[in-house]
Amino acid sequence: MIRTCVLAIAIGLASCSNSTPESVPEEMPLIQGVFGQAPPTANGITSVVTLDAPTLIQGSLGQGNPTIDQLGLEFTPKQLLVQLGQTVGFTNSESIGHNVHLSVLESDSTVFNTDTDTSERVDYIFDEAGAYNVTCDVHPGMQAMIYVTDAPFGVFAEENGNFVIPDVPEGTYTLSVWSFNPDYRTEQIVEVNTLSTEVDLGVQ
Ligand SMILES: [Cu+2]
Repeated sequence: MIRTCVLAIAIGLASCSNSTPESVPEEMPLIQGVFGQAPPTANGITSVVTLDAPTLIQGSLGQGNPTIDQLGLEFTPKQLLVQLGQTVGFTNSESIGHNVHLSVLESDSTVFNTDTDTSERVDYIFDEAGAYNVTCDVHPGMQAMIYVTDAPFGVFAEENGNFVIPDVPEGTYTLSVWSFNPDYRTEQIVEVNTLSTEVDLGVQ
């Protein structure tokens, strides 16, 4: 009785290994969108990649009324991409008095500086493109960055510079890279005609 069982298992294994297909090389996962490598984060400031179209199209940017909240002694989100003309709300969701100090990142010139008490909301319309620094004068560790662009598509790169801009319709675009270091800012024409378009920015 025991012998029959062992035999049955052995046959089972044999037929199983016979039907195992030959190993196929693992395919690279397809990246959906426009992707590449931008300059890595410099001075704690992430690079930004934007895609502008020659005609007015609705992209992923410019939708809704984004907010930056103050909670747990942090700004949330810490990075926000905004389209030119968009309104950003600044809120404070905790019972600690904060302040929002918005300044132009490169010149350090103050745009506004206002207290944000609990449940208060400050709205600001961004009518100039560029990078902005958001700090709280009460709590020096609190910091966020806002990048304002005319373009319909854009993303913050990862710390190492990798970026993916998803869901870009076919067409010709101007791809711009903004880095904290002006030497690394570039612009190039990109043809998007497949689901996956790699852009070589010459970054090692
Ligand atoms: Cu604060």
